[in-house]
Amino acid sequence: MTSDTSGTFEKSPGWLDWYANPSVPHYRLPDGAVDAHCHVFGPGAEFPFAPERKYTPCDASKAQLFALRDRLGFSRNVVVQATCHGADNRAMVDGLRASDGLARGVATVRPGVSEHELTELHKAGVRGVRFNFVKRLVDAAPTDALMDVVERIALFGWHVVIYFEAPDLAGLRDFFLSIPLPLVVDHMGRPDVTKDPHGPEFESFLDLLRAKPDTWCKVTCPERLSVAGPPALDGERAPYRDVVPFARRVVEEFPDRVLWGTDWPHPNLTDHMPDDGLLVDTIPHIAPTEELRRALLVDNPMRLYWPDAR
Ligand code: 0GY
Repeated sequence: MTSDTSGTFEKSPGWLDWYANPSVPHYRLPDGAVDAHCHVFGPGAEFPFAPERKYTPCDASKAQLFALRDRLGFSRNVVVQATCHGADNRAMVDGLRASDGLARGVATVRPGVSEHELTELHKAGVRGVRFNFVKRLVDAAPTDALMDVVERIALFGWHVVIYFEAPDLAGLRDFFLSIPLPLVVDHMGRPDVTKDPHGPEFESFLDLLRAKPDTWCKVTCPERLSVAGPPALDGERAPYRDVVPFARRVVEEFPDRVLWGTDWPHPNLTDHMPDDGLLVDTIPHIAPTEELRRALLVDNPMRLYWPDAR
């Protein structure tokens, strides 16, 4: 991608486009692997970005997402509604409908959403909503409004994906525990990886998973969490080492509640854009046995998103 626009939209200053020619991972994914966290952006000319968005991305179409899926060796995707599309789920739903049943979705909906709209989303393949508490991405929503959404989606057997940063967990914990539906935490609650993975901050995150046994965790986004960054491509392909101990703790304590995804097309990165092939090569470091990798990549996401497939 070299263009400075997404359809009629001017990209945010400094926007980094996704990596155009990812390497083929050295780690061969198991058959049926699910990329359980990725997005589509636009294309802006077809699916306009939301007026209330906090950033304007490059285009990242469903066809480009499916090409990445095939190149990396994934079989399925979970497409998460990105904040640049607000609660207009059309681009994401268009991707689901074009996937031949190989993609599920996580939507953003507003309080008061109708049963009809939820039914249509469900038919398209949506299985959850996302509540975003990251202040640079969204304006805060009151928790009673979010509870309205929880009550409406409960009828559909959906779950709630939560995205927050580690310093905000203490203030949100009681609300999370009060949600009577499964939760899925994005990016391990965004720990500060310069801290001790056995220290109090990450322990309090693990305590949330212990306190609510239907809480799942995406052990994702090393490229976003890492302070060390990727190493030079020196042939070793073991990048983002500072994030590995955090992800590995979660995988080993909660092997049947973890998910992995690329986070393609990696919105809002400012220092580097990851080679998605290299990202896949982090997996054996965070899930060191074949059994753990099969749970992380196949069995867990299938149980959550395609429970009727087998
Ligand atoms: C991610 C992370 C980010 C953005 C979004 O919906 C979004 O805009 O999720 C971020 O900027 O940290 O999961 O893609």
